Amino acid sequence: MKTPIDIAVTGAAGQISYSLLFRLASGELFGPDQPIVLRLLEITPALHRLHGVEMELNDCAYPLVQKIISTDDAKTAFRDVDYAFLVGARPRGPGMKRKDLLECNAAIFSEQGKALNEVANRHVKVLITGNPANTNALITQKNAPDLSPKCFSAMSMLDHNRAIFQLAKKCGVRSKEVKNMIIWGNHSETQYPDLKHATVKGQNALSLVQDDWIANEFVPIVQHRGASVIEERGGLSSAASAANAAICQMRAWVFGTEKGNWVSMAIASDKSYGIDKGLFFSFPVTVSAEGEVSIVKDLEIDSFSRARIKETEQELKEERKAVGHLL
Ligand code: NAX
Repeated sequence: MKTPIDIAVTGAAGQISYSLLFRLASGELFGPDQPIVLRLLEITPALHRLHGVEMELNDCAYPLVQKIISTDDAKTAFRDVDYAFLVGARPRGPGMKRKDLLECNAAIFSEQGKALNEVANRHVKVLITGNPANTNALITQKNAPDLSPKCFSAMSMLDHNRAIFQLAKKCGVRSKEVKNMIIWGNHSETQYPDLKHATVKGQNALSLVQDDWIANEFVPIVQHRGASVIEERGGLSSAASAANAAICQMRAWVFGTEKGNWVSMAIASDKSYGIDKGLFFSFPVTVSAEGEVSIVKDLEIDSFSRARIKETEQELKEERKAVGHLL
């Protein structure tokens, strides 16, 4: 039997975690021979709900789950963790401005960054899902100066999967036939889903779809997909698909990307494509079998794409400015 790994999940009583935790516990991500310890973090008023989730996890009698630790203390949750899914965040309340949301989530993620810095495994992989995910990732990373910036990424995989599905549907193929999709930028409505380098069954996607479909349907559908799901689900936001994306992104990060394909991941910019250094920006990346992430370089960017990439970069710069005091 392998040595157990410690996995932290924050916002563990929330709706995304309700899907994520059971998939982690079943061994779907780390394999059927990898025991795990689950370290679940919630705010104090949600500990009751978290206890209910823990009861259900126990009632599954998962063979791989060695221990479940439920807590409202970040340092207890993050102690020696190998992997952390930062899902918990304050939702946008009625009348709340984007700036207010940024502020209160910034406070949560700066505290969690400090706790990770103090007690997590030095090689921890921290995946930030809670919104605004990219700027929360920046805050977490800046508050964990003893950890490498490479320990952090924000989730773009849901957008990436949404874009793959739209192109596959349009071309009448299965999703697995679509490769090399890109999401650039922020996980917000300024994100730029880019199919200009994608292939469908090995053929360049651009030869299969019209420019006006890209500009007037594909891009806006992917950008606004989160809002469309909320509308159709009567106010509930994407949950199972977000949990699935968290698993996909962590899987790619830990075990590597498949040959001839890349994924989109928001990581600290190294100035690739002229993006301001340090911003957590979604790029096309490949990952080696050892978990080393590399931005795909030197892709040709036309003026249509360049304008959209600049727009989403600008939004991220403004978000960074709004939380400057916490960086
Ligand atoms: P829920 O409101 O169902 O759950 C969030 C949970 O986080 C709650 O149980 C709450 O008590 C907990 N929480 C709040 N503050 C906390 C703190 N300081 N420490 C620990 N736990 C805390 O939201 P859910 O639908 O699960 O979504 C979670 C986050 O994911 C939201 O910020 C949401 O906007 C974001 N999303 C991000 C996506 C992405 O692609 N990056 C897509 C899906 C989702 O919208």
